[in-house]
Amino acid sequence: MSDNHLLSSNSAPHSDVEAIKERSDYLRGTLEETLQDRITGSISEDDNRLMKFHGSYMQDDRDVRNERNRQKLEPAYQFMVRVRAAGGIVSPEQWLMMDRIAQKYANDTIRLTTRQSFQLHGVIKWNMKQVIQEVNDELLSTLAACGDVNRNVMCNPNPYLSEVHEEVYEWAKRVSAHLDPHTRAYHELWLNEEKVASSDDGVEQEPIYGKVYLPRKFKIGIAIPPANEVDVFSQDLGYIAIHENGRLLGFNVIVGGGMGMSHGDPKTYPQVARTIGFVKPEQMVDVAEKTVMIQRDYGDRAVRKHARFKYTIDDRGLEWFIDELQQRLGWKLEEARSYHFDHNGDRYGWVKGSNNNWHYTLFIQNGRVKDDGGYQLMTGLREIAKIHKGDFRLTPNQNLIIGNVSSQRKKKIDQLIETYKLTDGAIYSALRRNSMACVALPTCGLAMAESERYLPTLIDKLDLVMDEAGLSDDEIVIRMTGCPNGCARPALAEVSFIGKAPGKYNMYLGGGFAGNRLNKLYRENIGENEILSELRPILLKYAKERKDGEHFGDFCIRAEYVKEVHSGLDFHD
Ligand code: SRM
Ligand code: SF4
Repeated sequence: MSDNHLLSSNSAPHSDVEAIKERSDYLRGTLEETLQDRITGSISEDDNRLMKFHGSYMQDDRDVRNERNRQKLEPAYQFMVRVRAAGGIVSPEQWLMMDRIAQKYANDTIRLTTRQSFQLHGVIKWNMKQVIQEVNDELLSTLAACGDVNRNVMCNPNPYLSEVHEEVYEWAKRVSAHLDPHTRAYHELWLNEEKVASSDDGVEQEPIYGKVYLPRKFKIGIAIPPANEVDVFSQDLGYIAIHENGRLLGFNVIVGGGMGMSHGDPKTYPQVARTIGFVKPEQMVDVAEKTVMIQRDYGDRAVRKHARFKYTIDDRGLEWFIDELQQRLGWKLEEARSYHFDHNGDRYGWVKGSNNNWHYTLFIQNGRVKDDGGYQLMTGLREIAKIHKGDFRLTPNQNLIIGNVSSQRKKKIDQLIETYKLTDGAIYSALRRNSMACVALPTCGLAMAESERYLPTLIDKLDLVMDEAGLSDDEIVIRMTGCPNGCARPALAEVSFIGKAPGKYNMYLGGGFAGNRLNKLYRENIGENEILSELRPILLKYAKERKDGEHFGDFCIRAEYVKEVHSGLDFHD
């Protein structure tokens, strides 16, 4: 299909980002010159758009923004660098590399993200090339960690089902590699590869994406029931592994999920992905390729807020999509198989996998790995990485699995966990262990309220209420984001808070415990005192009146605090 066809598939004038992509010569733009410009620590808006495809965002430290402005200084520009690894699995050497560059070039912390990637914050422009080279030297990449392409492919880190997991993980890597951009711009710009002849000569092509890439970001996740840590219903394209007696049979395919919305704009909403059928393992890459191409051709290139795949599906209908997909595939999907999810949170501590190796899941508050006074988390993990022979698995809930530990080495790892008191995390309350907050302030330019820096304090206070209600051991999925973009997938939590303004949040109730149902707005624009006074009676009533095994989200619906949401189209009703 020609690039012209792609451009003409939406009749409305395309957004300015489309023009930036089109004239960028496959993501080159003027990035090379910009990075060499020593006059400013910033880059132009056009180059910043392209920089995202290379895995980085320009940010400024918002804590000092006003003061610098007062002093007539330019904002404290810095870059966030996102490093992806399909399924979030890295080697101890790769962990040590991240640790080293976090200390040398970033803000001395490593951020584990909600999509099983790493983020570094606070890298300055002059160090960007060095950072990206060091990441690539250890065989990780920042390419396509952000931008209008397929992002990090998530994969259930389930250590209980090692053989099925291994197989599914191989498919995650395969689909991820298949959807990588082909442009050599990344290699030229960061890795000193010689410039290839101009793409206009037809030497370089993007067979899947075309010249203007996708209308918007695209996300794929693979879950292995009964665990739904990847929040598969939030993905643009989700695969649910169907397995029997330790054997992978294939995947149910679900499409059109997404979390982002804008306050006050009911045309934007979070949505859950819907099932379209079942495919064999060897068919899943083809399905991903064709789905991405359909979104490339039919996604909205005029209005970026409306450009996610969920809107393409909702506007045109699921039947239209299935027809289009099957036509492009040249074969039909089978009927979806049955499965059951029972949670979307992580399970902590040691478990023995079916391969006889051990896996230790460590709670990392909001994914931030750092040394903090007596809690030497970053140092402890560094020491573990030095002796560890297995892998590290970033979980979709911002936690970390020290994976594939042999019985002989388990004792040594245990000693280090003990020495550095890393299990301080594990004694946290059940509520905290089921919590997640996005980065928000001070680095996120879109944050309207605190999130990562505030949720821990709110949980301290909510834990008192949980104790009072006798719920301290009860698992309730709680999430917070600093704005409605939904980076911690708040719309799928049993209770969530979405930032509206400094210190003010919208509160949502009624999400499914297994990440299978959206929640609904309960109170708008409330501060901490109201949050506590609103939640207290609900938690007390839940403790008293819940049915056997009833989860908090389900109770909130039965007790009529909120209506059940079946589809994102009802989210604002
Ligand atoms: Fe996100 C934008 C952080 C997962 C939906 N997200 C951002 C930016 C880059 C802000 C910006 O555009 O300037 C944030 C950088 C903050 C910082 O300082 O680091 C940011 N998103 C994150 C991370 C780091 C949150 C975290 O606490 O872990 C996650 C990185 C994932 C990764 O490794 O790839 C992250 N973002 C998500 C998720 C969850 C997911 O993918 O499972 C979502 C909701 C799912 C979805 O996409 O529907 C998400 N982020 C967004 C959106 C809204 C997109 C939309 O549909 O409208 C934006 C804003 C945008 O794209 O314009 C955004
Ligand atoms: Fe930033 Fe909003 Fe994402 Fe939080 S949800 S990281 S505030 S864009």
